Amino acid sequence: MTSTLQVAEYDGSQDEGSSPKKKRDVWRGVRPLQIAEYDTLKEEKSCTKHFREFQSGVCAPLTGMDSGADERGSYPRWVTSSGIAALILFLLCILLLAGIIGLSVHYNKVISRYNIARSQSSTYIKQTEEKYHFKAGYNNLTKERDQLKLSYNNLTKERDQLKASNNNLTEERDQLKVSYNNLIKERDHLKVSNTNLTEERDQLKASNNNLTEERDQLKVSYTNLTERDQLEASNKNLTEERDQLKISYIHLTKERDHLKVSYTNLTEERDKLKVNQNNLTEERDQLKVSYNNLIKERDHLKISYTNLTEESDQVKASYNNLTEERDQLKASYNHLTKERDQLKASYRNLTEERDQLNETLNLWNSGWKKFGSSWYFLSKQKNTWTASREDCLKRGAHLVIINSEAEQRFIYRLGESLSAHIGLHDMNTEGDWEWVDDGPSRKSSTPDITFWNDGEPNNSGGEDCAEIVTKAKNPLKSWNDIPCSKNINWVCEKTPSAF
Ligand SMILES: [Ca+2]
Ligand SMILES: [Ca+2]
Ligand SMILES: [Ca+2]
Repeated sequence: MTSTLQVAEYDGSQDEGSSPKKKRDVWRGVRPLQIAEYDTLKEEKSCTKHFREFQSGVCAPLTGMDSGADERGSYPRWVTSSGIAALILFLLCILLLAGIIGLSVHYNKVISRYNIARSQSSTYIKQTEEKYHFKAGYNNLTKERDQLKLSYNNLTKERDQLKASNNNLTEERDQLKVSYNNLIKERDHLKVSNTNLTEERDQLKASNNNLTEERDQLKVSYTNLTERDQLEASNKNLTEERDQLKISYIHLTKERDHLKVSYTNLTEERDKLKVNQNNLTEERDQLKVSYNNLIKERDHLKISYTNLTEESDQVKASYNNLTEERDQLKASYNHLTKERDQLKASYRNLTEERDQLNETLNLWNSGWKKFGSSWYFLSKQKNTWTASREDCLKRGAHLVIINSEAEQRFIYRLGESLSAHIGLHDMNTEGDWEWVDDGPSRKSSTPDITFWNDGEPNNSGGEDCAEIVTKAKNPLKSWNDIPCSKNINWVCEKTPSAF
């Protein structure tokens, strides 16, 4: 009862820091007035708004008030309202904190995606450098292979030339052998004819000696004859014989001279043959020497041919190895090219995603708000309709074009006491309202639906630009036409195609 009395005496207009004694004094001073007020209020049947009951001359607080009031007394109305306000403020703080945490989580995701994209791009750069390194090695190997091919072709040409000269020398050697054999045959034939002539000459010499002996015997027998006739006859006979002998002697002398000549000729021929034989011997020796040289050269050519064959095999093997390496390099090059293209594509996608995320983040940080597929910006400054339109264009957007009731309701809620330019005007033809041609279609369009306030547009004093206002308290009747020169806020809209 005491607390009820104290609460009833408190009128709420006192300082909370006052002492209880001072409060009681104050309450006692106003108590009669409070009772009088209560009586008056009871009579007007409105006491229940402030007091619960009147007992023993004091007012008790209402049961609908804060339950704590039963113990603490009846609190003034403004104290309860401030508590509720503090509670709402506290809840708003929690909401703001939750929003900040959500934003930071989102931002961390964006940063991690960006780091992944950066690490992938560095990997791509490393792989590109390795690819160039492989390419350089491949080019050097190709040059070495071409040089080896060139030297191989030169060696093959030299080998063919040596073979041709070897064949020519062999043919010359065979021709020389044939001519040498012919000369040997001619010499043997000449030797045989020389032997025959010598034998004939010796036979003629023997017959000449026999005739001389017979003549000497006849001369001795003639001397032995004494008779003249006989002697004369014998002398005639002898003379005849002598003449015959003379004739035969002349013949023999001629034959002898002839034989002498033939002997001299034969001697000359023999000497010539000897000379020829010496020459042939020398030629044979030379041929032997050249033959030995040819044998050596042939052996040398065989060795060089074997070496060339081995080198050719080695060159072929290295060529095959180079071909395999080239094919492997080609395959790895193709693989790297594919990987590079894939990395490029993923890098482009990531870059686009990053740009879009950055754009989204920037828009969000710059005060843009998203609705549907568009972003919207409510300016803090105020300006004319034309300057507002230019500002939106600078931001890569256009003055808002309202296409649906949902969009209208969203724009209506952008500001508490909104008064902002929208992209609607009738500058070209009075009363013929059209949306600005700054949107994606790049051409003016008549509104499909409108949200004019009652009595608007009225073109009062020449009004050619539209604003959205919250003054009318009806989101679907919030458009008004105003002079385009009026300085108010404005709303920009950024559509996806404007990104
Ligand atoms: Ca729109
Ligand atoms: Ca007008
Ligand atoms: Ca108007």
